[in-house]
Amino acid sequence: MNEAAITLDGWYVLHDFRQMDWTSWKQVDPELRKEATDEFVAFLDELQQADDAKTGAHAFYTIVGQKADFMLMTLRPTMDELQELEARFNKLTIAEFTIPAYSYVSVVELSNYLSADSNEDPYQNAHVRARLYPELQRSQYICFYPMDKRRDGNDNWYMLPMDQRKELMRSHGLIGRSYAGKVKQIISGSIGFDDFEWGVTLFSDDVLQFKKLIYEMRFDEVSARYADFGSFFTGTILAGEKRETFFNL
Ligand code: 76R
Repeated sequence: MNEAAITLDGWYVLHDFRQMDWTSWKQVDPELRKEATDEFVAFLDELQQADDAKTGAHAFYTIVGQKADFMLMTLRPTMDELQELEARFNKLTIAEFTIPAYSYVSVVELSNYLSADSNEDPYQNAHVRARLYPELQRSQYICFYPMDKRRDGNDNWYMLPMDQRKELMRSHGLIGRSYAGKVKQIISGSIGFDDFEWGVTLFSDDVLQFKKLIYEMRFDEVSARYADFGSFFTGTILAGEKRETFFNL
């Protein structure tokens, strides 16, 4: 019997990580550098309009460490809109001075492991909608990583009966809930879209809470036995005038 979890799917998500080619950027005439920065900030302002209208969302963060210099995360109702935004970014002058570092394509996902049976249409439920089409708080810190559920010998998540997965997810959810108010998480599904099965995006004003939450989950069976992880990216917010000063020399 097919016991696939039933998912609710929300906005499509693109995480776009770039490195700055600082050497070339430094060689650019200061006036042109300012124009290119202004053009990019205008693009970010336009993205903000979609956040304000709740027709999409975006997040713009520097990445600490050598994996990337910044990450632009965009969420939209269709994959086509994400593709258009990506293409528009690539045509901005500043993009000529960026080097692609990593990207991740997914769709915000809620599964039915812990949902109560109900006849109501979940897509009309306000709580469900707030999670499928999330408003992104301007938290100080972000953490992103892709992950899989393991399919290895006796540790095969996809061979477990639904009841057992539900039980395991209950314990996972309890740990997660103990971080309510401290960490906001967006789980986005990427089976068929990208190299791992999910993207995990965490937001917090206290960067240490990422480590505490992820560490605690490592001891929980769902993660200890069944999770495999990709690269981790951690960053700090670029908001207000930091969107410009980050590019100043
Ligand atoms: O949707 C819900 O809130 C119900 C409970 C829940 C589900 C179904 C939940 C709660 N998660 C669910 C699904 Mn989660 N989550 C992760 C990671 O680093 C690790 O070890 C794992 C990465 C974190 C940090 C995290 C946080 N979760 C999932 C799934 C899909 C599983 C599937 O379908 O097989 C993955 C891959 C995943 C991974 N989870 C929570 C959190 C937090 C903080 C919560 C509590 C949310 C809340 O109640 O507000």
